[in-house]
Amino acid sequence: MHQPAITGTGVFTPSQVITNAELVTAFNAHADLYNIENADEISAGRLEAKGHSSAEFILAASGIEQRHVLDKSGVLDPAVMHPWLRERTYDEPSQMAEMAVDACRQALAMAGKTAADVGAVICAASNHERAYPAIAIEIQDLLGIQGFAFDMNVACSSATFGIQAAADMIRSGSINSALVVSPEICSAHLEWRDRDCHFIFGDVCTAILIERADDANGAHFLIRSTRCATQFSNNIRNNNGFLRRTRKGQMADRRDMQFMQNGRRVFKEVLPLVSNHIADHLAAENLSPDALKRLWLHQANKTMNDYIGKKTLGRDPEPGEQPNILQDYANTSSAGSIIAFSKYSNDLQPGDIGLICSFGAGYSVGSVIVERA
Ligand code: CO8
Repeated sequence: MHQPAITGTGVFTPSQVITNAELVTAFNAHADLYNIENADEISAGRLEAKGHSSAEFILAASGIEQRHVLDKSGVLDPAVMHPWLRERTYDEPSQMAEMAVDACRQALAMAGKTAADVGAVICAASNHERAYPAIAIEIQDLLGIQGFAFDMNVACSSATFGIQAAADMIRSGSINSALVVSPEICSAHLEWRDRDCHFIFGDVCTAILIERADDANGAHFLIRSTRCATQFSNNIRNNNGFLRRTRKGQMADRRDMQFMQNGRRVFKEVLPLVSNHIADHLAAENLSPDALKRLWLHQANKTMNDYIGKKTLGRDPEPGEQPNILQDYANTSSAGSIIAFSKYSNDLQPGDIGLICSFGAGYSVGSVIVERA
């Protein structure tokens, strides 16, 4: 059995930023327009008027201050309320592949490796912009990587599930190394016209290079152990897909074709699921919570992370022990915990242990225990 290690990480961050204030101004203008256009239906009681959003609510409920997006012009246009993403020709990289290539190159550079050193590409993300050919194979082609590539989707837990898949293949010897890349174009499937969720997501792409520890050129993290779990729930759901045209009325502009969630229930149900999952994972590895120098948690909600950090450690986390990036990026689905890991892991010392944990739709939870080599 070979020891897998994380030897490089990369984060592609879109240059465009939407602050809460900008978002709320656009949403409120949209709500006013909607209420005027539907005044008769609303006064007859057949439609509910849209209420205003508020930057104070967003910060208090989520901890989010801004988000990076691929296109803010469409999102902030009250008559559009979704990003405009240019259609690509077949000769151009697709949107996700373009983001992925940037993040992968950063991960390779950090590890001091080239495409020739990589045996597989796993594109692990919440939503893929097409059914086939796999985005991962396009990324593999653009980078000039041999071997194989495939797409996978476990929503917010895609990256940690991808790390487990890659680590297991490296342990068994079927590959020597893999890039696990998570291009998240959340802005394209978020419902920006719904104030309950319009503030939640942003766009980003993360990449992780996993190799045999023996092949590492520089500082790296040993992957000591991984654990994945799922439990079916409809509380986070998106009904869009290629069966849409086969069902009457589904080609209409329907709410269920974008991200939907019952946020309160998710909050209540996912917290014990994640806390127990982490406790069980640590126990199975004979690690006490005191052994953890750092927690890199999924970045959905600050209160959620405060709760999980406290439950895991049995005390309030010290500053820096459980770094959040959601104030700057919002929820970036599977990429969130990897951004936190990428930005806040370099200072750990040899022998220090940390835990990456993601959770979300499915429900799904994935945890990775790493040790600085
Ligand atoms: N401005 C002002 N008021 C608002 C707003 C707003 N924007 N939104 C809601 N309100 C109102 C509500 O109407 C409600 O009013 P009332 O009490 O009169 O009914 C009140 O404020 C309170 O609303 P909530 O109960 O909804 O507020 P919460 O305190 O529960 O906060 C959150 C809402 C932030 C959504 C919170 O519930 C939460 O974070 N839940 C967990 C969410 C989560 O972790 N989800 C995981 C999703 S990520 C995932 O799995 C990946 C999916 C794939 C990616 C998809 C990409 C698009």
